[in-house]
Amino acid sequence: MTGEQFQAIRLEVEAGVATLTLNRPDRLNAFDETMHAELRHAIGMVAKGRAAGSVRVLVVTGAGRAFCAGQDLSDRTVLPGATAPDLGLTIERHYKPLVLALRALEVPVIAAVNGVAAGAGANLALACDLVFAARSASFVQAFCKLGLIPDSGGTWVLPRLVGPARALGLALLGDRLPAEQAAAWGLIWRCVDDGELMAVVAQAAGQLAQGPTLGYALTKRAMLAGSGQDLAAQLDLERDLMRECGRSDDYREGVAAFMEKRSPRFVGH
Ligand code: T3D
Repeated sequence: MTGEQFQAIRLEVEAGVATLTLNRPDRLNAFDETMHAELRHAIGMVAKGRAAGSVRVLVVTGAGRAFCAGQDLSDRTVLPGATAPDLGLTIERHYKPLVLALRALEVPVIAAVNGVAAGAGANLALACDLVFAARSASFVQAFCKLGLIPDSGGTWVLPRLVGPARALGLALLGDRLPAEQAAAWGLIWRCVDDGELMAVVAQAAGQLAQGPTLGYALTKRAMLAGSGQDLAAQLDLERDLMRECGRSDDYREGVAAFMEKRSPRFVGH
């Protein structure tokens, strides 16, 4: 998996942790067609790695001073009189599959937000399961500056994470939200000092890579399903997923380790 050659991203795997780096630093890691295609391929590789047992967590980060500045706008100029581009196509072809693929990955996905995350770049981070951000990083729902609406799930995730008042404030004003404020509002998991970001993320990723991967995958699935169904249906889902967990080697090991007063050795299934 690590031998794969990419142009706009990098993908490395070590000790069960796949690290996907958005790698167009001169454009603040904005998405272009190549990056979209490579991301799709890389996430597919991570899913295969999970099935083979070689990947148990994914970390997404950015090269250089930014996390991601959203869609690359350099080819989006619309000349007077020209036909308007169908932006719905980019959503359908790229952003929707990207967000759904990240959400569906059966491993925990960590965003290590090393710098500014704007537009679809901000919402890419928020599509990850755990968001750690450097203190100097910020989140910008930049869409309103272009006359657009938040995409990549922004209109879904923002009100759920921070409530409608703050979600609308972020979307309509497009101000930079500093990482510290984002953590205080519950938009992200943690804000850490810049120099510590990757070490803190590595620690969390290492912990998750040694954890009960199947249990994590089913936890993700249950949490996501919860926003679309009533309590009784959610309790039924918990019953079914709990049944699946109960048959896992990791459950057996977790209970044995507890009873023997030792650390568990989870195998991920
Ligand atoms: O189009 C569709 O298909 C629909 C889908 C849309 C999804 C979206 O993501 S829409 C939102 C697109 N993104 C933005 O609107 C953000 C644009 N960028 C910014 O607002 C700012 O650059 C930042 C807030 C991200 C960072 O500001 P700052 O001051 O730190 O950096 P800067 O000086 O603005 O940018 C540095 C360079 O990166 C600069 O190039 P230069 O002058 O050094 O040659 C700038 O043009 C370039 N850059 C930044 N963002 C983009 C970009 N180039 C192309 N596309 C970008 N999105």
